[in-house]
Amino acid sequence: MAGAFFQQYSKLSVPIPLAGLRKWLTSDFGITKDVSNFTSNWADKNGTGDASQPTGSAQPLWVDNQLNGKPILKLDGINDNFLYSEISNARSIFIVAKHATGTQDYASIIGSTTSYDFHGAAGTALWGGGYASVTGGKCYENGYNIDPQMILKPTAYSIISLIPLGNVSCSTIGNDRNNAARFWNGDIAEIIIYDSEKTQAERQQIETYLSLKYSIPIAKNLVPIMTSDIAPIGIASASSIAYYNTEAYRAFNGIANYWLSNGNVNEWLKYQFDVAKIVTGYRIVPVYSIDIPSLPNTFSLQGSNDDSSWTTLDSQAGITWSGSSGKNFFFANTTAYTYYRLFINSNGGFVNIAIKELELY
Ligand SMILES: [Ca+2]
Ligand SMILES: [Ca+2]
Repeated sequence: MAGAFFQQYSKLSVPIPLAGLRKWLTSDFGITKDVSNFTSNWADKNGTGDASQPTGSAQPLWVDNQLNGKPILKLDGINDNFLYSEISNARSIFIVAKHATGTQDYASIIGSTTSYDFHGAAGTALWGGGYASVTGGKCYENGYNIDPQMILKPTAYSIISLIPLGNVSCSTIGNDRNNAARFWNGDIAEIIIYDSEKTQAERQQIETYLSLKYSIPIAKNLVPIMTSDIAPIGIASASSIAYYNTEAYRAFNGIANYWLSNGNVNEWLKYQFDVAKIVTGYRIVPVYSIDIPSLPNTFSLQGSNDDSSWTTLDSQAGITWSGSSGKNFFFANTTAYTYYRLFINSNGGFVNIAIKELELY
């Protein structure tokens, strides 16, 4: 009976979603090392396949008390790596890591003995030279949405969340198809891999677990994934909409459709929280599939508590866009507002303004 109790208690205390969990490697659990702390086996906390390295010279070094009192595994950038049974349908990947210098051509935090999916990038970029399955997906660094082709090799310990475009294959840590000079030079504290796409709420739950454990601050998009202008919570609205299927909430729904205004000057896109929140940043994701001149180039983020008197928190002018890359903007603010709106003075000249996503941090 005691065993049953502890099993149940253990499940209740798990801080991350278990559905679709394929690998959970954490540097404070299941380390098999020699007297010099070179690690031959990293046990999978999920029990679905350890990561190991039988060759002594290629074993990463376990170093205690490096990150909020937690240990890390240090990979030497020469030949250190771990191998595990291939996961061919990885869909959500969470990594706590840093790079020793921030610059190393094609280095891979995780990779595969055969697949190109995690092909690294030259120089400071992490996946910029990679393949569409990764670079076309979603990526978050310490909670901030950042395009996978824009993220850099982090030189501070960072929580990197990757949701590829589709299934990707991985079977290594710190190694890309055994290419010499592509072994990761840096530290890894934790790796969590799912074979299912995590929702925004699930992703934020996992990031929160990692943030608390390693004391790495994270940001959160404060707007939930909206399924209509009034669901699940809060209210999305806009100065105008061009068509029935370009409503305001489509800029808050996490997918590729968009809000399209009916005009191109002095238009706004608004989100009303259920309770006032302090916002200190926002992200605009443009629409690449329609004319670039539809994108805003002069705009402000404004807050209000009565939906009538607005305080300008940030102003931008002459912003240009390339491809589908979003942009993040930050500002100082200590006041909680219930209403936030993106007020767009002008766009690139097209008759409508299009915004795929607006996130508030
Ligand atoms: Ca080595
Ligand atoms: Ca959208």
